[in-house]
Amino acid sequence: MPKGWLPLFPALLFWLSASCHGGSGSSAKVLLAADDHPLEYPTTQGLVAMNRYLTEKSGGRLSLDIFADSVLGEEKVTIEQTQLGILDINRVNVSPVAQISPELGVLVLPYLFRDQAHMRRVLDGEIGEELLGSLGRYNLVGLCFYDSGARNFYNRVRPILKPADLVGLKIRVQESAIMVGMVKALGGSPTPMAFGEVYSSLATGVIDGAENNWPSYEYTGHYQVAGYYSLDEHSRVPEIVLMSRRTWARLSPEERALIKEAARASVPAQRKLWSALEEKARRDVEANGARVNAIPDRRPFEEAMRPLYDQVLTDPKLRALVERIRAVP
Ligand code: GTR
Repeated sequence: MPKGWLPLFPALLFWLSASCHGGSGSSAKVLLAADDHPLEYPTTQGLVAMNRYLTEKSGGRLSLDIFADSVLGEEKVTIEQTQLGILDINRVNVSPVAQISPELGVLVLPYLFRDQAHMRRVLDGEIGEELLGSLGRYNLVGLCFYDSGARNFYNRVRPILKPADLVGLKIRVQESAIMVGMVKALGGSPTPMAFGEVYSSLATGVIDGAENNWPSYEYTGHYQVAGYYSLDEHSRVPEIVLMSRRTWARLSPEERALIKEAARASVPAQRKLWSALEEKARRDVEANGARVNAIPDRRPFEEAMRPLYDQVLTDPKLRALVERIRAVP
């Protein structure tokens, strides 16, 4: 099915007639929500948990209509739609959001977080709140962050043990300049591409590899066509739930508070599903023949990517943000 604007029209008609799209005149407000993963994936299930909370606490006056599986478009498109108020709620990865928000770009930097616990402490604390709040100037409201694990390189050609192993490989990256810079810094050839195009590009040899966490590697079937998965854990770019500032402006203070509360309440549910799936996905892809290799020494990766920090952190405020993140115990 083609993805992008076209399939949006039936949804738009439905949403206009059924819900008045959060308009002040309607008694029941149904907010249009998107995710690029299937309904059963932890991020989409996070939205499901959010909807359950909203529906229950509002007595059915406020709810989400969730469109999974990128039916409303790939992330780059849906982020624009959210800024415009065509989409109300959008769960995306932070990498493409970094294209519009330099502050969020900091979270994309390789080897920024020490581990998952560190990432959660940063995002659950005042830095996370500040970052969510910083999106207003881009016509977005940040509602909450979700887990996304560590991203690793995978490809069809050879195991990656050191940066030089990436030389000559065409690696798909998210549509994000920082991700492009990251692969370049390691010596690979970055190819930015929408998520939905990666499987066929791997299968036909248009690209040699990509990078992602365990669950995405499994759910997309990429392990079937790019069986070398190398545990370099170069980044932990979180997922984020965004809301359109235009929709937000049309809601009452009580409704806004309830949405914020529902988003927060969905985080533990998403994390629980995430942790369980991370382990299962690893077992499944290995059982299905993926060749996984550890990287005994990740320092050469970290060192090769250090110049990227200078390229991205041109503003002293961003530099200070990195220092604050690193200082979180
Ligand atoms: C996944 C993320 C998706 C998408 C994808 C990608 O980890 O959950 O939303 O950003 O990566 O690589 O495009």
